[in-house]
Amino acid sequence: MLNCGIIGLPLSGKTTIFNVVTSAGAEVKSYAGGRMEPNRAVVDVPDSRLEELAQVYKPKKVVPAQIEFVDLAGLSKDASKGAGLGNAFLSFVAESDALIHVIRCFDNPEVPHPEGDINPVRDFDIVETELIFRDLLVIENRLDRLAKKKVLQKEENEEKKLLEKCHSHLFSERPLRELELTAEELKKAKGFSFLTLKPELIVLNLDETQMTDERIPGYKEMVKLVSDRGLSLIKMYGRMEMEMADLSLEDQKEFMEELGIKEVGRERLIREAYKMLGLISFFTIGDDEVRAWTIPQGSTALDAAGTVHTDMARGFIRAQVVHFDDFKEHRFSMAAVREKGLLRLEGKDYVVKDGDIIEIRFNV
Ligand SMILES: Nc1nc2c(ncn2[C@@H]2O[C@H](COP(=O)(O)OP(=O)(O)OP(=O)(O)O)[C@@H](O)[C@H]2O)c(=O)[nH]1
Ligand SMILES: [Mg+2]
Repeated sequence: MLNCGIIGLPLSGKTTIFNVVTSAGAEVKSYAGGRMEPNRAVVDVPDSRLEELAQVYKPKKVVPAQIEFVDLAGLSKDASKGAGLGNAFLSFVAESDALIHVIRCFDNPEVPHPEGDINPVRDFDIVETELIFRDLLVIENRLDRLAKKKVLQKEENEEKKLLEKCHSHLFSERPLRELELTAEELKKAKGFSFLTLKPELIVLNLDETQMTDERIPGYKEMVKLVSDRGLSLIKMYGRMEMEMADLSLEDQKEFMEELGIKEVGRERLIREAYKMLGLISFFTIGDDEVRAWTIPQGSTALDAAGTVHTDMARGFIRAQVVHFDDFKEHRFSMAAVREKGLLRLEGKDYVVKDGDIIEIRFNV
């Protein structure tokens, strides 16, 4: 299962956001704990389409898609040089498939900010710089090792060229995800688990006094910075949302609407994380079970079959497909979508779309 690692400076509210997202109830502290072992939790991906299908079929079981969230220790300034939990911590980041970067906007005198004051733009830069340094170090170590060799194989020569290209890009203080790479180069680069190659999402952690943008320090600058880098930004009210976790979703929404907050951050964050991981869902339906299955974007009908059961891939004949939107538009009537030609038979190379409802025909 793919996972999202939650990163950020110490005391930015990472564990708080983790608890909001996972309802895991991990301990939050008012001092930088320096705890190394990350908290982990698997989370259901909210999907109103699945709920609608469940209402139609009233199955015994409803199974949502899931992803994992990992709450990491605070990243200190100079971590790449060994400060704080240092490199050991950064290796936990390397194991994440995507990053959620929590930036502290809330002020709280009881929780001292490690840099002395609230400055989201500066904090963003500190963390991004650490990630860039870490990648530079990885590259320099590898290049050193290659330099010690008398003769380089063709593969190693290509690797060297790629690493030098990455190095000069990082050296200009840009993350690797902005570097244009061929599919082959990208595959090689991923082998190094570069941190700045991972997709990243920014969460501004706000408090109740920051309901309007003017009240968020450096908000405009932050929005510009994030959009320049092609990243998404989500505003969350970490502590408040965590304290609300005991309320029903309905009550939460009502409460937040009263405060002028349009969307519960939790749901949006999980959905964005799922998208950021490059994942889509297809559905299987029936009286026993209505289920959302997870596959990477670009997967084929054969991949989808294999996700449900290896036998289905082995004995694959055809996939019967209708998109959720078409199905819904025809009031969830199979007869109606069949008549309109919206229920199709697809071969094994068909590229599955997010929201396809699929029945695999197979023979083993
Ligand atoms: N006022 C306010 N306090 C918050 C908010 N979010 C978190 N805090 C407080 O900040 C402190 C640290 O929160 P954590 O979630 O443990 O922060 P962290 O980033 O996980 O900290 P480390 O793991 O130690 O780096 C706790 O006392 C929280 O209650 C917020 O939105 N508003
Ligand atoms: Mg924490």
